[in-house]
Amino acid sequence: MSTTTWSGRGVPAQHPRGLPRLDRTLVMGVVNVTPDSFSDGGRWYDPRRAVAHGLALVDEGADILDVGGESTRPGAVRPPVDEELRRVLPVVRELAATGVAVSVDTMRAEVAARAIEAGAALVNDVSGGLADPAMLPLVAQAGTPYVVMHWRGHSDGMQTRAVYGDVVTEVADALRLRVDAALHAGIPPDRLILDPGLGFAKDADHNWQLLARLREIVALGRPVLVGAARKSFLGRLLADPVTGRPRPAGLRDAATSAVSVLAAAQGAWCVRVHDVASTSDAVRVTACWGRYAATEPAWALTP
Ligand code: PMM
Repeated sequence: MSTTTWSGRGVPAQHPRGLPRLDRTLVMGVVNVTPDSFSDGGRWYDPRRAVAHGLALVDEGADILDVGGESTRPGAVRPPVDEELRRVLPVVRELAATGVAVSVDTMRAEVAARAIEAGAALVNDVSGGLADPAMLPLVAQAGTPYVVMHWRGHSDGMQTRAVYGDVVTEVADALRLRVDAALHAGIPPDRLILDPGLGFAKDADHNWQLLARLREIVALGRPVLVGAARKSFLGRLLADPVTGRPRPAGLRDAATSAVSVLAAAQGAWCVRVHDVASTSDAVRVTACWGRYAATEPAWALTP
């Protein structure tokens, strides 16, 4: 077997401290404890079903489970904090007790704090600390890894903010500023994870540009998480040729695994998905391919 490899090659460029470290891109399985998420709307709203679903995702190969109690679909109404706590805490507690790394997907410091007490090992904040001023100090004090996602405002008006010159440069610059804020708040640099925030104040063209130039986000020097799974830009790409209707969310998993391969090949640390089985295979194939590859494939080259 050749030992000559191309950079990226399906192995994360960076790893955050405090989470499993593997020689391939990690797989984060989504457990949405919500009545209204676009991708799996209400299927795991009951806490017992959510826990069973999380355990099934671990069996399929999930390295991390991301438990969320607030839908971020465009136009979604925020649940009160008590309701968010009621949704996520029992699920985080039970899943963390099994030993799996659990992430809490929340923009609220209070929810993050209580989820950490319940065993969460990672805070996934789609607002990158912008929605709640108490979030960065809380994470600094708790010492958990922290996902900083690119965000331009809550779901009710976010698509009106999808206006960019060069989306990749602007997202990279905005993430740099959020990293500075996180460091300033006292979060250690090796606990930070970046996410370009596909679909959050971005149209399909913005998402494709961010994916095709993911290397520029990886080049910021932090582990990168990519959340493309079942999102509407995939539905639009795969629209019915006769009716023009977007492919339904539940039929976007093959496209999602294709994105997982390409993101892994560009050095993504982790991919966040609903269908863990297909992406779990995909990231293993990508890492193995990279170990054998003597030259960088054309599709992995930096533009
Ligand atoms: N997308 C959603 C929710 N949480 N978190 C991160 N870090 N990145 C994402 O892209 C992301 C997220 C919305 O998707 P869902 O409704 O399928 O969970």
